[in-house]
Amino acid sequence: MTKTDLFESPDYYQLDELLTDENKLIRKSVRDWVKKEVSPIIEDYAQRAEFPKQLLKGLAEIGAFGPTIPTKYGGLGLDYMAYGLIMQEIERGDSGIRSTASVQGSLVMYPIYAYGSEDQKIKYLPKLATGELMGCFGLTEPDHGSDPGGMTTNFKDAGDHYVLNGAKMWISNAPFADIAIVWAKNEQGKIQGLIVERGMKGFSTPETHNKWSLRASATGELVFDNVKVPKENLLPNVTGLKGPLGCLNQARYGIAWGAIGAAMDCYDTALRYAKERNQFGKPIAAFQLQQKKLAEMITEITKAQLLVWRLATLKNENKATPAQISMAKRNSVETAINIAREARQILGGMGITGEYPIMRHMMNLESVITYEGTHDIHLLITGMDITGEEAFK
Ligand code: TGC
Ligand code: FAD
Repeated sequence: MTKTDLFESPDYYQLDELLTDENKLIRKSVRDWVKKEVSPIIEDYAQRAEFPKQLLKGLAEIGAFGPTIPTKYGGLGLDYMAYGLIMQEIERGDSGIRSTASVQGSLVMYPIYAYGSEDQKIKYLPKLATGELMGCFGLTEPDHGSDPGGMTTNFKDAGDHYVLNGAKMWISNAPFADIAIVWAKNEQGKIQGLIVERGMKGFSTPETHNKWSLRASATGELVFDNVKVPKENLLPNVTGLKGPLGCLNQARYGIAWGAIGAAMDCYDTALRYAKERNQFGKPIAAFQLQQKKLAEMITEITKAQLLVWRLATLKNENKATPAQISMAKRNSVETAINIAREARQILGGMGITGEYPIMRHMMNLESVITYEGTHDIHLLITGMDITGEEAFK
């Protein structure tokens, strides 16, 4: 079934006045692309639990892969406001499609750009920017999710190459990725990043099935059985957990914006439905209980928009702290998931169908509230930041 996307963006506090013309132009081009290419097909792909691979070319063309990476390496050299707006518009379409863009830009291109050698940057970044190569990011393991520092995946020096063993799970894009950024412990027990390429003997990427969430995103495992990795594939410029966590700062920032996109779509859908649906002889929008839901939604969306706008300005000045990013990721996703649940109720029975995007957003957000650090972990990061006391361990 194809659908017409009627989305109108809520801007209750005239935040558009704070955006540059370039920011607005980029947002418009991504929004137009989402309306034309994503909205008409996404429900069917989500129902079939299939990733719409044909979108990769378009994602690259709208600049979704590494928008802040310098043009020298194939990126667009955009600022963080533009990056946030791109993520917002894509997730307005679907969190799974935003996931693919987040992983490619923040978790694959960023580590190569920030920690890679010049040869690695030249070899991989331009092809990743165009989608000719797709990547994934392997941090989480079956026994180490919130606690990635406990990972057991490891590599040993075997003379002219390394030998990699272990397994990663819950890896977005794994089933079709050409390369994987894999975080593993060296012989001294220190975490380092390796670029593992599809086709290396002993490397496999089994797909994870039966997800009720992010159904239009491909998730899988990464399995390493004595994989020979050339020495030039080690990311030379970072050692320790701060390597992968530094990438997560980028991706969590994108989610802080993206989740608001999902929230805006739920709000916009519910508002339109409430005005059109009549019960007891008048639109349900005229009942106080429905107005309360809608008024609270726009209030929470506006607060979240203000928070990420300010975060973007801090990020542009290189002043955003990881804890500030955690607060925004946590707040945006909680806002979005609550709005999805309320919006679903406004649509009554229709809310559970694929005729409307709300249930899909709601189910997607169950992953978004868990990945890139769970809701609880981000609260503990804020707690540690304000008290100076670590409550993780
Ligand atoms: P801790 O001892 O606190 O820190 C270890 C080292 O890392 C530094 N650090 C950071 N550096 C950069 N950015 C950050 N956000 C950082 N947080 C910490 C820290 O300063 C220290 O450096 P150094 O030089 O002293 O060694 O580490 P810990 O083991 O106590 O863990 C802390 C904790 C729990 C906050 C952290 O491990 C964590 O964030 N856990 C959550 C794990 C997570 O987010 N996993 C995400 C996997 S990837 C994913 O989900 C992709 S989904 C993609 C998609 O589809 O969109
Ligand atoms: P656990 O860490 O086992 O946590 C279980 C519960 O315990 C949570 O509620 C958590 O908040 C709580 N908890 C844990 N520790 C504490 C504590 N110290 N104090 C209080 N509560 C605590 N990972 C990647 O590396 N790459 C990817 O591309 C990727 N994509 C993903 C895609 C999807 C669809 C999903 C669902 C996950 C993905 N992940 C990915 C993994 C994701 O980052 C982890 O699921 C997440 O970090 C949580 O780890 P866990 O699932 O092992 O949960």
